[in-house]
Amino acid sequence: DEALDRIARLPKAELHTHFEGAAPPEFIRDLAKKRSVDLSGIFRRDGSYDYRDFVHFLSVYEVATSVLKTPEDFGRLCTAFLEKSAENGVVYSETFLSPDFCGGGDVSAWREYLHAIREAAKAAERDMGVTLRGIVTCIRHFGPDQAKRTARCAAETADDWLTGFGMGGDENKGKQGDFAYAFDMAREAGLRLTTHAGEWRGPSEVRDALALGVERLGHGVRASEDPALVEELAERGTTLEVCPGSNVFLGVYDTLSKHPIDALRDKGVNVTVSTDDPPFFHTTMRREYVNLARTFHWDEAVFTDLNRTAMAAAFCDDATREKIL
Ligand code: ES4
Ligand code: ZN
Repeated sequence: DEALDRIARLPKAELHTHFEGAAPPEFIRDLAKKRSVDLSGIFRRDGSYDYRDFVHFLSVYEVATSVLKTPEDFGRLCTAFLEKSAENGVVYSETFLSPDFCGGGDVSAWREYLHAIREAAKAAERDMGVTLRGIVTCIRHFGPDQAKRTARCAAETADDWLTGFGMGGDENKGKQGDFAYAFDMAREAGLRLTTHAGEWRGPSEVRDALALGVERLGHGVRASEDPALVEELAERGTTLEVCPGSNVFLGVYDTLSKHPIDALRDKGVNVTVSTDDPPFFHTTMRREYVNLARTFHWDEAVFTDLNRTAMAAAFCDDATREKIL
């Protein structure tokens, strides 16, 4: 199908990936072997990551990430990640970086990891035409005190590349408001804000996230259960970082046809499309586009619009924005 092929080959902007979650299983396996760490428990016989549900996914994620040790490891991961992104036509990408996994929240260690990641990103931009920006993320189930340390790392390294602060992790642990101090510190350092909300919990969680003062939401899809909230999101111009393949793989929705992305878009909410943790959820940006086109009969103009929405909400400066799409 020629129309579908054109959609698959479009240049794409992606706002929501977790850096370590973009590590191909081969990459983690090779590193584990080199370091003599036995990671056989987190892989299936076919070589893919093995986990039962979201909470188990988070623990497998942390085990996989534990073999990433040095700044050089993170630099090599950046290259591997952006190679896959470029293969999928991604021209602009924002990724969640975790100081928790890069020096445990120590600012000077974090600087070294960040430097290695940025050098690899610079080379990838030159060689593969994909532009990366970083969003520091705190991890909700590590608690508010650790989040403060993470926000301090973010505040100390905020610039035209490290442009955002966010929160991931287990949405069923604690409350958004518990992290207000960390988000305030990041905002005062000039960082743009996003948080995961409305994936595992419903509309009240999304309202709590808006009260933190974020301009984007990771997922946010379960806002669709409350029409007044959907209207508020459309009015505020809040952008949703929607990850349809992730939601279906993890069982938030049974099938893509039951996913609210099309309905949210119809109601005027700014929706964008991302992969979240591509190898963990067996997805790529190309697959996301093809699946959405097939399921919702979206034509090329819809995807062009999606990409414009993503670049309008991107946490980069205007000069970068205008160069991309
Ligand atoms: C996440 Cl902390 C974290 N890492 C990877 N993927 C995630 N999804 C939600 N939180
Ligand atoms: Zn996510």
